[in-house]
Amino acid sequence: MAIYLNDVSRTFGEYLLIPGLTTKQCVPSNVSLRTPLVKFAKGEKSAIELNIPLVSAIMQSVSGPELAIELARNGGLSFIFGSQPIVSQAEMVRKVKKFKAGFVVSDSNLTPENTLADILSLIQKTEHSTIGITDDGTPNGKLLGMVTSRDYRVGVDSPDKKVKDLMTPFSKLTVGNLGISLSDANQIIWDHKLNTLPIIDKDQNLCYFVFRKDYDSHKNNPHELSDNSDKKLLVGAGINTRDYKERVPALVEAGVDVLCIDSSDGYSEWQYETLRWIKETYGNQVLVGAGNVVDQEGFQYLVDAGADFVKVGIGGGSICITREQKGIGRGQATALIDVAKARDAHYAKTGMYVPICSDGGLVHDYHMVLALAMGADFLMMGRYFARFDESPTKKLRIGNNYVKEYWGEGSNRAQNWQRYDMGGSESLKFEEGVDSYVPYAGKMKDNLKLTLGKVKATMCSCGTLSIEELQKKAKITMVSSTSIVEGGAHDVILKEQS
Ligand code: RVP
Repeated sequence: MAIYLNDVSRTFGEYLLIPGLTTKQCVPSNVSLRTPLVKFAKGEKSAIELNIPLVSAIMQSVSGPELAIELARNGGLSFIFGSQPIVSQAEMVRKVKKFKAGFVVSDSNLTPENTLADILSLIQKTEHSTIGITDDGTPNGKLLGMVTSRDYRVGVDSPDKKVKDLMTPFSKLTVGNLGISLSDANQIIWDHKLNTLPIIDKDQNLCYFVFRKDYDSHKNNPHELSDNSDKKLLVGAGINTRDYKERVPALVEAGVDVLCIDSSDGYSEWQYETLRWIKETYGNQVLVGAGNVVDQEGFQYLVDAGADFVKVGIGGGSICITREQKGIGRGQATALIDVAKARDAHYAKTGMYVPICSDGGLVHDYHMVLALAMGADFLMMGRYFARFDESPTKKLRIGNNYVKEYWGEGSNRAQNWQRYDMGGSESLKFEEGVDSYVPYAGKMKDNLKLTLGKVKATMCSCGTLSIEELQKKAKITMVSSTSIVEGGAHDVILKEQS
């Protein structure tokens, strides 16, 4: 006979937090959101601690290098999507590792032999008006000159006019040498009244541009998640259970800090083998999470295989239709509560704390606090991050609203067959995700400020100053469907919202 679980599958919207005593110490500025990312032994510290408990989903429509840089600069971490060729994923990791605040690798480059027409079409594509002129037209070729909008007149200069006749040549450029600090670069910009300072290496190769306008925005990022020794930002990457023997070495070579096996159902021998191979090949030099699971058995299986963290959640993602298609999954709150019990039991028994990540289905900011209170050490989100400027998808206008595209990794669009394929030779024949829009929400930084402000305020209401304390002290109650109605505005006539 099948095994029946007695508990109902529940989700975050069915719970509320009951305030604890808010002492005078409980103010948002005293709240710490630091949290472990990977396993650690009792009395020790996790090799990576996030400064905010948020990671971005392993998805094409979410975690590209731009978002990874911005999230790490705000204290969280991205997992660069794995549903792409190994070379391009490694390149994205490299891009994050190479990032230096205020030093930008030029994305608009031409050779002296190009024409004004080429300049105009490049500007249309990149929307950047500063163009590096290098011997081979690449971002790191030998710098021969620079073109800005002050160097040509559209309608006056012929479109055939060569770049070499328009550009400011190298001999007339003010440049900085590789290794210069941002504040010294800014001093040169200031002294010479420049808008852009090219930074070159000893062979005159272009390395970066420093822009005048960027300086202020790069000054303060107190929560930045970077390596203590080299100050490079931390970044993760998704892997699969098929090509890991090629993908993992390439990502490690690119400097990735942590990996995560990406699958909608992680309780599988494929994941076991992948974890074993990584740990046998690299020991603890390479950190790797696994998932997703929704119960204690799944958690324990992946921990036994060597997982450094375990991801929880099947079918709760906003774009996910796995439950409808395959009938597998579990309410996200119930799954999380169950797995958290296994994590705590494992810790009590072995002294090894294996962090868990709640993945998918977080809609309101208070859901984040609930998930942390229910035992999550950190949270993975797709929809939340897809809405921001930094996500890799297009911003579109529909009617009077701006939206961004957001599609599931199990959708035809993502064509990420491995993730949703059980490992046999047959490829996927049905979709487990949808292609959608999400409302555009602007800059990540502004949104994080508001979200984390709310998270901290709720933690103060619970009388807690850290995630660990919240997990121990939170009082959580289930709500009836009528009291959910009571929680919104009710029995009033709402004035039209502007
Ligand atoms: P959400 O934040 O609710 O948008 O959920 C994001 C999560 O949804 C991802 O981290 C992943 O676990 C899951 N996902 C991604 N693609 C799909 C799919 O196509 N079914 N699901």
